[in-house]
Amino acid sequence: MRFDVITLFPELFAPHFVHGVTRRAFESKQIDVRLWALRDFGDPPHSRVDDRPYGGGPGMVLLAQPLERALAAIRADRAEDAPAPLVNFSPAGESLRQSVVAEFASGSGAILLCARYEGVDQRFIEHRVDRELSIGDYVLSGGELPALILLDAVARLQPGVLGDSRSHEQDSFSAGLLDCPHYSRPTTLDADHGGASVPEVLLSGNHAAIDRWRRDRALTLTITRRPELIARARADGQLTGPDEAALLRSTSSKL
Ligand code: 4HQ
Repeated sequence: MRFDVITLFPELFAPHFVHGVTRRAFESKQIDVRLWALRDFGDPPHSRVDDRPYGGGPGMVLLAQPLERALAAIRADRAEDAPAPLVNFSPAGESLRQSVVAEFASGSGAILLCARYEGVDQRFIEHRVDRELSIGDYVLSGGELPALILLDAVARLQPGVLGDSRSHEQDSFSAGLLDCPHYSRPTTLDADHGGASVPEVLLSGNHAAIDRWRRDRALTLTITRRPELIARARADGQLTGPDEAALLRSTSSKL
């Protein structure tokens, strides 16, 4: 799949493509990321890409015309049969959830617009943008970090990126739940950690019991911290009889 990124700061991206488990997806071009410097499409004589908002007020707005030229160059270069969706990142967008990530991971790519300043001339959004996505309810200085977040979340779902192909099926969010706790050696930590040991079941070798324990811990953590996720998992038919029994135990024992 191919992602074209429109940005004033293309240099922010490269480090994210050469480290960690996602590196394989980017270096193999399984995910082919092409960076387009918006400055290259600015208005002469100084390559302007922004100007003051009509009506006054603080800050600057990204101009529609440089964006139009960048988009036309990308669309020509992609030579697409089905045009890739143009995505803008904004707090006004649809929340980026794992289901949205999964949609992109199984698609053929997108054009990602990373705005700066106060944002983009609304006419460009209305005429050209197909989808607006938000990574959360806070205000960032630009859309580059949201674009990188989407690319990272999509990259780790690509075949061969996680060592074990079951890894992402076991992700909390593939079932719509928060993850269970994890433990590794030693079995008992020193006094600074309260001499805490590892839950016995994880040392038992009983894989059915271990799976059930993990599922129960994921369910109790989720009902405690994010009850709305339990409601959604239930509505999606993701909860079994034993799951519902675990939830009843956890709500009646006020964990
Ligand atoms: N932005 N989720 C880009 C965000 C944001 C978010 C504010 C978008 C600044 C220029 N984007 N503009 N939250 O805070 O996606």
